[in-house]
Amino acid sequence: MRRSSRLIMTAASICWLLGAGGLASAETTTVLWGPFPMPPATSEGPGDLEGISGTSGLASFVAGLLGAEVDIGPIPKPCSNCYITAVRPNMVDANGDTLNFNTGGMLHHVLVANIDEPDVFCRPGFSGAINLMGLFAGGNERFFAAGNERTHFTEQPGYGYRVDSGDDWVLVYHLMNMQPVARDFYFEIEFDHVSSGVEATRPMWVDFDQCDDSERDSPVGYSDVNKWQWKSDRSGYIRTIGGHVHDQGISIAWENVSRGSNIYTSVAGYAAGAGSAPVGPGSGTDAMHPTDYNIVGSDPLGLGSYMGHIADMTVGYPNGRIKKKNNMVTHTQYHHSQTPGEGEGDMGIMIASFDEDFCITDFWCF
Ligand SMILES: [Cu+2]
Repeated sequence: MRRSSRLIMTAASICWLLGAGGLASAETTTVLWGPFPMPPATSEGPGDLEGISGTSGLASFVAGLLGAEVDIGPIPKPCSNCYITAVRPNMVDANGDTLNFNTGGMLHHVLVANIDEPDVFCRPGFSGAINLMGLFAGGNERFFAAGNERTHFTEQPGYGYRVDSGDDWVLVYHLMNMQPVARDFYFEIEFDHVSSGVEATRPMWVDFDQCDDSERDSPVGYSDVNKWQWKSDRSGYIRTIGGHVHDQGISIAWENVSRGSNIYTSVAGYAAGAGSAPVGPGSGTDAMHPTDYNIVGSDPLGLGSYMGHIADMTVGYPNGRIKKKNNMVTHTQYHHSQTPGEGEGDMGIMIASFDEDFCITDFWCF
């Protein structure tokens, strides 16, 4: 059965308390994005697809030049003129069955960007695919991503990501098929959203390989060498933040050096005895460098389906302060038995919801 991108259901509403504001009800909408035609695995290795989808006009031309365009039409949004308050990603086959290591499918990563708004860090320009797309599309605001661990990102109550009716979304992804047959893969993503009653946050994409392909190799043994530094050009609070690392990753943290504070440390989770867990501890020197990764006891998809690979990253609600001109730095801990294979670089990414101060001039917010 061949299916195409669409909204597949609108589930019952859920409710939560919004501070003193009373009850606001969130609707849940599940979208299906695809099909992504996966080549079969061969003796050379898994069937691999690195693609860009959802572009149109000049951005589509650029994606074509990059040789990465997979045309699945426009990317359906879960809602319009609304605020997204939670995202729960998954990957399925044409029958709707979950794809994971136990069924020969890996969601290396998928990044979702709104090409009608510029990104905080990577302005549209000539460096890197995402910047180039932005140059021709008008924007490249990276607002959500998932790795195979499929972390559920739930905003702190009272905040949400604004979706305007005219927003166009694009997907940048890398998928793997470990079965020796060609198959169609799909993203199946559940969104909670509200039409009003929350404050809009600005997404921040924190990345140790910022504005490039997000991949860098960490050395064998313990490492925290791939740092990314940023001098803030704005003031506000980090309301919600989560992380993404690959197998043998321990944690990723974002430190506000100027204020001597840690915004948040997202810690990786593995099943007990997982074969792809870090082979040694973190440095344990401070809150940004925990000694231990987490042993997780359960997972919505069933822990066994990860077959020993990374299964979780923590998400936090730090309300961490960043002021203009503060120096920020990332800390990404890996403890590797070997360097990752060709084209399988490590990642160190955090996605944050930033509640920006309203500043008429620097005088008010500095
Ligand atoms: Cu990744």
